[in-house]
Amino acid sequence: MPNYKLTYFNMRGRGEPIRYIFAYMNAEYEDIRIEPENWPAIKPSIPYGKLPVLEVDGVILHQSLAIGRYLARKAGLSGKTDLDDARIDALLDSIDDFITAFPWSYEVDAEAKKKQDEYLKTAAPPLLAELEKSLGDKQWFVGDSVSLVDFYWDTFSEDLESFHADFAKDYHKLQALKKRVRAIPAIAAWIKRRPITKL
Ligand SMILES: N[C@@H](CCC(=O)N[C@@H](CS)C(=O)NCC(=O)O)C(=O)O
Repeated sequence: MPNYKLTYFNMRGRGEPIRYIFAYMNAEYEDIRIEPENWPAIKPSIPYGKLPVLEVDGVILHQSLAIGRYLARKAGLSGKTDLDDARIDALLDSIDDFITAFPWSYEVDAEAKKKQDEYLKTAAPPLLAELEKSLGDKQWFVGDSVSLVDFYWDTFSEDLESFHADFAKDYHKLQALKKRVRAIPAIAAWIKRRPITKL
């Protein structure tokens, strides 16, 4: 097993799907969590200046989805065919577009809250409806086994629920998928032992 070092902030965010994969494959890794006050000093030393990064035997990978796909291949969480891989990627990119455009702000002032509520009210329903259509009556988004995009759905929706608890509550199939992901024994055990963070 390579030597893995994950560096991210002390939150779930874009680091959490990667931590889910490590839990799922029962791999040892260093879970380095940077506090915001230390970030400005560290940022210049990080390739491309953003987190997460994953060090694999000294080689630094950036971009959370590239890291996720790399690990998913090792963990058996990618598609069974090239076409399934492309479908997983397309769903990941749709979710990622949504997360990237979300007006993140950790200040809980009224102005920020208004922008976030507005975004969730207008931009979430079309995405959630499409995701529910893609899932259909299947157990998992793509193929007949769990993949990276199922993890991604769970972690990203958990983060958005901390801004608006009910944002996806009416999407019953997506909610059931969330439960299914969290019932995977390795994921349930990770959720129990992971550090508690606001996001
Ligand atoms: N597309 C990149 C986005 C990375 C990103 O924006 N990371 C944020 C945290 S989620 C960050 O490092 N922010 C601090 C900064 O830009 O200085 C990925 O998926 O890894």
